[in-house]
Amino acid sequence: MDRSNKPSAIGVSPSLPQPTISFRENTVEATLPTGESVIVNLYGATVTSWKLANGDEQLFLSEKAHLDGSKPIRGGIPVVFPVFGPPPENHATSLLPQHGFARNSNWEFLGKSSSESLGKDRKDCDDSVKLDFGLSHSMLSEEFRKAWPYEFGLVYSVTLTKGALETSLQVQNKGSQNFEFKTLLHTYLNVDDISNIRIKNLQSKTYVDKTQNATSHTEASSALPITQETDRVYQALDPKVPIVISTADGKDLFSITREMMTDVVVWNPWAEKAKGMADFAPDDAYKKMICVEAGSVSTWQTLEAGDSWEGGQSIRPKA
Ligand code: TA6
Repeated sequence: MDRSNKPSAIGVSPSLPQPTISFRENTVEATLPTGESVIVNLYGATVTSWKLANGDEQLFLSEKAHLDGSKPIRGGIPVVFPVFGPPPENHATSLLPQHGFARNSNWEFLGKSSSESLGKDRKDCDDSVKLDFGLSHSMLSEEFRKAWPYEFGLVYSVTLTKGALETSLQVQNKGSQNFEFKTLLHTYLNVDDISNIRIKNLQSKTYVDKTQNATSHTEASSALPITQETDRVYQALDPKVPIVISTADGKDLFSITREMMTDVVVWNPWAEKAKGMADFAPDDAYKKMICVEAGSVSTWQTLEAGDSWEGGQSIRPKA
């Protein structure tokens, strides 16, 4: 090849401040030059920390969360796949645990990529980093392989930017049989006081209330307060319309948009259920967390042999 005419590779200038990536035991940590950071535990590819440049932690993590791979992590963003909730009887997922195997399997770190920072819109530093994690059938425990014998591949991407945290899941059917799945990003958000938050853009939406025998209801509130155990699956939401968590006096705390994930679960265990969970601590921590969970859980997604599906969320913290 005549290399004299080969264009010089467009790379990231080494002089620009770059995101740093560090590995500690079973975790990957990324920090932007501006200070934002994220920690991902390879067990479940569970995001366990997301801090803003000022060090404020955005995610709730139980003080008794198991971080050693012995149990699904209580807090952060557990990945739910291929089933949401207790698996149904007489179904391909029947033998799997609640919320499936993704959150209690060891994933592998596939690598990182950072934003292009050169060219006419040169920025002062690399302002984003994407971490990719993988899980495939051969990596599962024998128990899970037997329980759900489909050739699949998952790639979970965690993208940290100055203004948001984005997590997305690509599901690949690498086998010769169709399979069906449900998936959800079980996000535990930190709040100062559960009694002072309101959840917006749910009004008039249909939801299944799991605290009322999974009966169907229509949301009447334009600013939903959380005053008791809450476990609702809101269905068929426009993923581009943000779910906004704000304070009672209207200050936005979080805004969550989605891709392909048209259901949103709102969960708070409240006092009694919190006390009943051995890995939920301290007992009154329900006052400082709310789960707002983007997912595709109301119906089964059927993935044909060779096909793939991708969905995800983008969480913007308070300005
Ligand atoms: O997403 C809400 C939910 O399905 C609740 O019903 C509750 O079970 C919660 O998940 C926690 O489930 P886990 O299996 O993590 O204890």
